[in-house]
Amino acid sequence: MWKWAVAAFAFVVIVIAALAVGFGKRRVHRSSSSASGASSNGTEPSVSVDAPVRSPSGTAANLSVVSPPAPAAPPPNASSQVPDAMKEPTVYAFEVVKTYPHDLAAFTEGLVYAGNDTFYESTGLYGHSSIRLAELHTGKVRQQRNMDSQWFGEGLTLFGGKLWQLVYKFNYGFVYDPVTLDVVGNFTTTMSDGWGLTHDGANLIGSDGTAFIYFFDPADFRETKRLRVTDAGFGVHQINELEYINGEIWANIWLTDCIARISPETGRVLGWMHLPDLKMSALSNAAARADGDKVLNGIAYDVESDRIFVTGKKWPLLFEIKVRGLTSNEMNNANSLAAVRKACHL
Ligand SMILES: [Ca+2]
Repeated sequence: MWKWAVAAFAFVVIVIAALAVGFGKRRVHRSSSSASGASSNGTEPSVSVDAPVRSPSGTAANLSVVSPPAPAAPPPNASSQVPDAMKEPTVYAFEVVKTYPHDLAAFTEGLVYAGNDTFYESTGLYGHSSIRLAELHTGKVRQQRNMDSQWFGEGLTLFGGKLWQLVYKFNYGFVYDPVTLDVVGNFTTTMSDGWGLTHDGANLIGSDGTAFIYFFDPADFRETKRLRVTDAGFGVHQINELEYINGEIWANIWLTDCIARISPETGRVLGWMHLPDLKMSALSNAAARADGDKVLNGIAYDVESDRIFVTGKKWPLLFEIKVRGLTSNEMNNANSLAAVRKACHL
């Protein structure tokens, strides 16, 4: 009896020990299969948890599972992260609303809407320079004050109840009474030359034929800001006649059929307008169009009626234009940004 009890106890111990060894073997097998990369049934992940692996680039990476890489999410507000200087300008189209006569002898350097369908105009050329008041509908010059032959009239603006005029090749200008056209003062600037002039309601804004636009305190002509006009980071040179329109500075680019719409905050060109059709319309014969002096120049804005006027040097016509975006049909090669940039000397 005692022998049978001992034998039974020994049998139970052996069975328990055998079970324990088998369980341990299964644990070892799962762990070793993972570490070796072998898969017991072909479906298990071949990379163990937290195992360091090499990415295709050779960079160590910790992966929890192997699965197809998810597409990279775009960074938030990706478009706003493009540096302002590299943002692309908009190309605009235009329609001619109405055509008016313009003094064929006016070598237009500055154009300003004066209210009641009249314009102030500054004209250039030595011996022919003047400041004048002209009628929109007839083109008739109602008042004119000729400048001494040593001066070449340039940019003009009406601000603070006075007319301000730049002159070519000098950092100097004249101030006029807008009623009598009498000279009532003068001023000097920090510009190397005098080309275009406008204002934003607080500052006088000038150009000197470089890629810079200058802001001046009208009280003492202290320079308060200087912007480099750029498109795609490149300087836009030969900035000429100016007009401040709805928070933008519009500028003729000398010797081109182009108007640049410029940010007064950054100097970046926000938009381009390419207007070769106006020269074709204004100058009827090829000889006149081939005259390099008779270029698009002169922008004026009637803020009360939201009218935009443009003309050119010695053009017999002045145009009221309406600006709009390009239609899908117009977005062809001729209107592409690359073509417009090329035409605008970039
Ligand atoms: Ca102007």
